[in-house]
Amino acid sequence: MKLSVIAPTFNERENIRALVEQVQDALPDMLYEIIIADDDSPDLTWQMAQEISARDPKVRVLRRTRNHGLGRAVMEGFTAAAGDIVACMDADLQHDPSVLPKMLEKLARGADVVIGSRYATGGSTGDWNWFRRLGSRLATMMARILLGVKLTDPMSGYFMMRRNDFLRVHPSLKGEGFKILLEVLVKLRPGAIEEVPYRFRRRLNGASKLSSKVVFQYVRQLWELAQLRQLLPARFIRFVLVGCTGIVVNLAAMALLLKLTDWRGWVASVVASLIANLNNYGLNNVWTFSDRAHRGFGLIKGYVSYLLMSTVGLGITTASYIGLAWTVAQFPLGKVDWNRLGIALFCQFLAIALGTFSNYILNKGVTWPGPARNDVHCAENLPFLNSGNTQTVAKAGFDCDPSSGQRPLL
Ligand SMILES: Nc1nc2c(ncn2[C@@H]2O[C@H](COP(=O)(O)OP(=O)(O)O)[C@@H](O)[C@H]2O)c(=O)[nH]1
Ligand SMILES: [Mg+2]
Repeated sequence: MKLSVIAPTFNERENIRALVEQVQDALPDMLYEIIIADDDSPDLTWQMAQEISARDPKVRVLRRTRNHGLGRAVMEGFTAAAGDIVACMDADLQHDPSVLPKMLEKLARGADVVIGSRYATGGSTGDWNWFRRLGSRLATMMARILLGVKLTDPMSGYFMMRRNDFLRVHPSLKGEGFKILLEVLVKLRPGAIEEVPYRFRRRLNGASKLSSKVVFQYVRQLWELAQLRQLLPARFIRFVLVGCTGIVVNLAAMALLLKLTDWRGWVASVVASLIANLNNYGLNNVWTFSDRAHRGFGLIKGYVSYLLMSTVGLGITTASYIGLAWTVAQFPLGKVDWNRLGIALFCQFLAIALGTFSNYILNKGVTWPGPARNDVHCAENLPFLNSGNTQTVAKAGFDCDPSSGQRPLL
């Protein structure tokens, strides 16, 4: 069994010698290699790595001149690896190599993915300032909620897995941003994940490459992965967001019409609603249902359908309101005068929610029917792992929405 440790680097010239030494110390009796996946660093990290490699055959260098990025560097490293086990580790010595044997042991005992965790009992983020700690906590929380990840440190850049598993999931990976692990977890759906605590160390040389761009990439990645898991009905959220723009358009149109014409209020209101409706149809066509968008003459047919379905949705909202208000009125509270407005608004709010959802379902089924053509990354199409270490399942992993029709992730 051979281990390949992949260290992505960008301007880490001063760190890689120590990295190689520390990995060597951590794995004295192991068959291993270290792959420095460098993005053609201006500080010539790759050159330094080549010098080390010339003396130490265990060190290999990938000088990447294209397709830059941390995630993609890791993917290239995993692909080029000669080991049957691959590990990803930062080159700046913040990931403690001394836990590598423990990670290997867990993998040997049946785990599919082993993650170095700063937040598991016994781990720590070291001397991070409060701002970085807060940011990391927030990002972790977002991943846990949006992706249903039960791990303590799903944001970790320190992890290990079998290369074959990586190769299976590789075609579906994008590798954008820093968080390749998250993507691997969501797309591979490993049967058993284990965490090994470690203390995140202080960066001694060089500078962090964490930037606002990386944060933005992370949020986008979360959004995309959440859609894959189908926990977040992303299409529905888009539909609701479009509806919100409709409110703005409606109000603006109403204001303009009242200012520019001498139309009566209700006429302006109807026209403003139709303009908003057209706005919503257009946006839903190009965004919410972009994979099923109407084109050419189909646009007109689609709009008629949208108008009709929206009218049905309006009917459902009104009927829901009447039903809810009647039900509430049966209780003594409904008869209390001072609370009437609050109750009416509450009922209307629920009615709007029901109406919007019906509107969505109707339009999805009638105006934009058919399977999504773009769901190529759909998890169902991906290979699964399911080695089934049930103890681990309880400890770490994902929640699964049974209604999503997907297999439990762990
Ligand atoms: N190949 C490659 N490595 C990168 C890139 N950005 C960061 N890294 C490496 O990824 C590891 C983690 O990056 P770092 O800047 O320390 O992130 P931080 O620990 O979150 O502050 C380090 O080894 C970096 O050199 C990149 O664009 N390409
Ligand atoms: Mg770092």
